[in-house]
Amino acid sequence: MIYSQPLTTPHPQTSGRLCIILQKNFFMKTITIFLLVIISWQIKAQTTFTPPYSTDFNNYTTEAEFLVDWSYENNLPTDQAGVWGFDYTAYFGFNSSNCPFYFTASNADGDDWLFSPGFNLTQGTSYNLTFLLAGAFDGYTEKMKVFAGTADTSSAMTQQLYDFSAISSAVFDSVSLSFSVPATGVYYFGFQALSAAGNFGILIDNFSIDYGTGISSFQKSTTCFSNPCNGNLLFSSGSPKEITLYSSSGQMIIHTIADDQLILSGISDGLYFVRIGTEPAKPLIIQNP
Ligand SMILES: [Ca+2]
Ligand SMILES: [Ca+2]
Repeated sequence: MIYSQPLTTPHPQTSGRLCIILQKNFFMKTITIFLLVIISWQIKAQTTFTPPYSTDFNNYTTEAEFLVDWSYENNLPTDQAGVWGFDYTAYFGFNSSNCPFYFTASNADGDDWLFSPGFNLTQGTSYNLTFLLAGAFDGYTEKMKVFAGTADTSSAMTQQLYDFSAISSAVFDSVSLSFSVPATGVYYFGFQALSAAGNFGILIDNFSIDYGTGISSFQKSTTCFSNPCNGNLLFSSGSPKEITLYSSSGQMIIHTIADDQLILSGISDGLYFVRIGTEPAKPLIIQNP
């Protein structure tokens, strides 16, 4: 995804709604923020779904339609900027389609939430939350955490699924987070934008909840996902860790230090074992697309 607009006048190519937010006229800005707060706080998802569920967001042709199922908790009163929104102009999304996005403020750090609809999930079942993730512009360092919780409010988002500490590519990555829930019930997924002031934005598309493959065994101290892995081994380390990849016969193939991602392009399909830090080696299936 290439953006050609100069950054000195940030984000001029964004949707009409965002342009309204950027109006220099203070009165208009205040009214817009007020309306956004009303929308954010009063429209909550009503329908619950049962996996498998997927959406490419393209069926939502207005933000109001999107907000029937999804919701925001945009913390405008504290920082007066930085908001989740919905692009219904097929500009930001995967292959030029509709998608939710975060618009990072130029002068305030983010702490704003996007919530999924509710899903009926069963204790003891393995699920995968998958979605496409990109920065809105190459070269920025967006931050976002993903949570599960029993309500679509920030205070209910208690189960962290992943911490994206550096979203820096405008090319969509495929993310798959394996998880289970502590008790049977309705769960929502929260995307907490935490980008520092001066960044650009975050894009999310092709969201789905499905039953887990049962293969992943990385949910413990190091959260590792995309297993089967299709090119990038992603894991949540919190700090650089020593990564060793072994063939199924025990031959060392890769030995390196990585922060939260290891590029596995060029590795043939098959069963491997990966050791992250000092943890025991775990099975990893590589399945190139
Ligand atoms: Ca904000
Ligand atoms: Ca889309």
